Amino acid sequence: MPSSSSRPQADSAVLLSELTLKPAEQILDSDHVVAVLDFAEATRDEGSRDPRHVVTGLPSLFPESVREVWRSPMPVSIGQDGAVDWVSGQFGLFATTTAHVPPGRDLAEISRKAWSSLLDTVAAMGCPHILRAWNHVPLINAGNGDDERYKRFCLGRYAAFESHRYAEGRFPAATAVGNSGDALVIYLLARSQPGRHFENPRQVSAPAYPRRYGPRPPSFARATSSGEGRLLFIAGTASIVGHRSCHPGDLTGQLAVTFDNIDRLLETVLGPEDACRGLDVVRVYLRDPKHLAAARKSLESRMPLAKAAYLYGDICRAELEVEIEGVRRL
Ligand code: 3EB
Repeated sequence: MPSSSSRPQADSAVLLSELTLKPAEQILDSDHVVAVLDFAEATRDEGSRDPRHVVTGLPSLFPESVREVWRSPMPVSIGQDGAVDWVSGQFGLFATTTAHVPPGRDLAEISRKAWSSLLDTVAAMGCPHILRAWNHVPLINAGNGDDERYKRFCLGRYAAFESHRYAEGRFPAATAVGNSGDALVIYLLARSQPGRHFENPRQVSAPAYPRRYGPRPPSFARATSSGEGRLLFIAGTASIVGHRSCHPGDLTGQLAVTFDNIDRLLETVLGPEDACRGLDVVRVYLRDPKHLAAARKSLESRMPLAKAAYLYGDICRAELEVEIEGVRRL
């Protein structure tokens, strides 16, 4: 049976993601580049800001100096809308904003504002359907109970979605992980046409998480495919079954559950035969760099074809050590 990946990729709406070691300036030389995501400490160098260039605040553990590139088969145009930088093309819209988080300031208001600005921009640009979002939250586990910064972040994001009339069925596949520094960094891909969102039968959908996880639940879907179904985005996936964390503090156990979750999600979306190839491009977030070797070994055995970047960042639940996400070309 011919693999679906052998289909011609001439569709001008298709976006390709890859990992590279090339310097950002060199990559940005091409007007087909949609985004360069740097895995390095965030800087607040506003000077020569290129909307396509995002410094995530997540250091790479392996490969050293790796970055992610998104390319379009067609040239893109760039611009700014207040605090939001955007990149527009036939692929849709890439939008990003970075908000300084001063010490002691409530993250709910900062994230509500940041998400509101992003939702205003995607609406103004005619691409209100969000396919995929990444949230990098400084000191994500600081604070106790409902005051934990991740829970405050969720509250603000929820309020922005609510005021912009995004109901649960429109939440995109997303990631929320801790970064270093003092900047909330958000970037997303959006389109004029809706994508398809999926849930994982092994997991309670995040918007339905019980109250114990915070005053407002996280607003995301487990996976989203682009309208034509050419790309499937798997959201940040961790060792959670139902709504409970499994194997707290135990990396090996968490890796096994995380891969089981991804496998089940791929099977649900693609069917068992197409699912077994796994993901094409992967990010592995690790709370502790000492887990790098074990995480690499596990990925190489469970998804040998995946190209992976291992990043140093805190997971949104304090008991979790690892989170994995990725893109699957269809
Ligand atoms: C989970 O499954 C783990 O708040 O946007 C994963 C992906 C997680 C996205 C988010 C949170 C988010 O609940 C955490």
